[in-house]
Amino acid sequence: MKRLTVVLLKASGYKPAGQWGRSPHYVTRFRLGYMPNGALLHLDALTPRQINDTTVKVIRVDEYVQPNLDYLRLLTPEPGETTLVAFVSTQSHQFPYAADLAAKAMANGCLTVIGGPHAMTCDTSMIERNNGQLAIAQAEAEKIWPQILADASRGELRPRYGEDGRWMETLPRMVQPPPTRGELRKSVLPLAGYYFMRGCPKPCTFCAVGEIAGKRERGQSLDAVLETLILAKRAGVNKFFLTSDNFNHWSLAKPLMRALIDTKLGLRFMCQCTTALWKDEEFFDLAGRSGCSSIFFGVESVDPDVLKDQGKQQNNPDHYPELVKQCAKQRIASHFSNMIGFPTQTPEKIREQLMAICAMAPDLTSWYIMTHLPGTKDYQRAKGRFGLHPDLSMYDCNRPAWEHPLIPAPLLQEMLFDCYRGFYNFDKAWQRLKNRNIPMKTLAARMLLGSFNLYCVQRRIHPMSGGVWPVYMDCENDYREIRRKTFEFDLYPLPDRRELSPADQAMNRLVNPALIAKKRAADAALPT
Ligand code: B12
Repeated sequence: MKRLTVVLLKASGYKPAGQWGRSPHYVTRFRLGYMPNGALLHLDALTPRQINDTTVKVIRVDEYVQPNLDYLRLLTPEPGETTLVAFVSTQSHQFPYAADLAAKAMANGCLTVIGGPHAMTCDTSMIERNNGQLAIAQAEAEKIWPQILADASRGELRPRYGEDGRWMETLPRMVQPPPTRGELRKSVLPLAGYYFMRGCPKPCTFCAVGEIAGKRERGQSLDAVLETLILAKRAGVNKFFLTSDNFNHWSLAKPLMRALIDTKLGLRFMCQCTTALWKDEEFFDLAGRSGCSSIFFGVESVDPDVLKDQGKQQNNPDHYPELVKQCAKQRIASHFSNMIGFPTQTPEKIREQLMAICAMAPDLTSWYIMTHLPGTKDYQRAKGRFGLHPDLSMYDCNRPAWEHPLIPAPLLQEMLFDCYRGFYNFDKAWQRLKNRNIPMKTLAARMLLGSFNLYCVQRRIHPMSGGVWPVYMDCENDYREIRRKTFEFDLYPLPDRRELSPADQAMNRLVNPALIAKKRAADAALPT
């Protein structure tokens, strides 16, 4: 019997160590991360434990929460075994580091494959090698992972998988394994991530989701979702982050919440919804009764002109307060996600945005710097025009990665942290929460989360990419030599966007514009 070890690895990425002003870009690691990574469980669920005459062992590694470098031993195959290191869910800012680590693993004799948003949406030819050891996953895992595993079990990979198209028309049934208690304990928010549905028809120009998941909604069946949740509950998991975007637009969202109420599973969950939810009282009621603890809304801006410029005119800031009200009624925490540094914004406009959001008093907020995310059309247009930062590791929405016409980069950076300080300062947080009709335990948890946000920005770490107690061990300089030797450059060149294949374009067209227009008209006709 042959043996294949599959190391599913979520690579963290390079960041300057802010607090102590250390200049090298360290590999990001924390003793306690922000929340566990759901994509590792997703890929695990898709990995069979036997392929023909090969037994498969799966190891999940989230680099964010590795307190030492012991796990790097996994990047060397055991004698007589094949090791496939699969870089899971690699975002653009994580790509340089993931490729460096892949180079290291290859030098040790491993097979490697890099998948995730970056590989799916950007040109990766600068690192592609026809050496049988490095593969780029250009499509969603459901489509190409079986072939990659079969090739790995024979000891040789193709340079690319999924060139003919990113997406499958329908996804195979998948039941996700629960995270272990050990994995959950390593995070501030011990939530099991679960991505059961994908696709977004919205035209927002700054967002990469349409490029990654396509416009058409595709997802798991209700019984597969329930099976996953029940399995997790039996394993002692009580809280989920339903990571799929636009949960409220999923045709099975209400049936799922009704099933959760009927089965009395007693799970708590966090989800992401669009701001169109403001008028759907039934949804809030079901969410409140089925265990929803928090809803994340991409409000982005309070300025209708900015929203229009960014193709997000479906957001109407006049409706934001209603979202807070409806959530509060159900004792659900409302989370408003904001972006700052849009091209027409001045520092004054950003301060106004902070004040307006504080006045609406959602329970939680997050703040990002508007970034031309590689792989989006917005990025492709900006390339060569807006002084894009040459270092791909900067494209994490935490740091200015382009020359803003009106705000110098150091000021924009400071304003990002000021937004967190302004929103979460103790007095404001207390004023917001003291009148909410919530149990003491919930109130304390929300205050603590506020303190976590303040702790991170105090250390100049973005809370969403953050954690507690950073660990500084290796840095970019340690990988330069292997990078030069393997890929023959010093800095990863900024990539071009990868165009959609004809098959993917055809699938996007399956989203019926007439139906969307009809729904929009019906929504608009509702009384405000
Ligand atoms: C949930 C989420 C988070 C959570 C993650 C927590 C969790 N529990 O998992 C939190 C809130 C922490 C987060 C933070 C950030 N996020 Co985020 N996040 C998402 C979201 C909504 C879903 C990601 C997810 O769980 N996907 C599930 C996995 C299974 O899907 P996937 O990665 O798309 O992978 C598919 C394919 O790429 C492929 N694939 C992936 N890996 C592999 C590997 C192999 C071998 C193969 C064959 C295939 C394959 O198959 C998968 C489908 O089956 C996406 C939006 C989206 N819909 O993609 C944004 C998104 C990924 N985030 C984004 C960003 C920018 C960030 C932040 C940098 C923001 C910030 N400033 O803090 C941080 C980064 C921190 C970090 N730790 O990575 C961007 C990335 C853009 C880009 N081009 O890189 C996205 C796309 C959002 C956007 N609007 O554009 N995020």
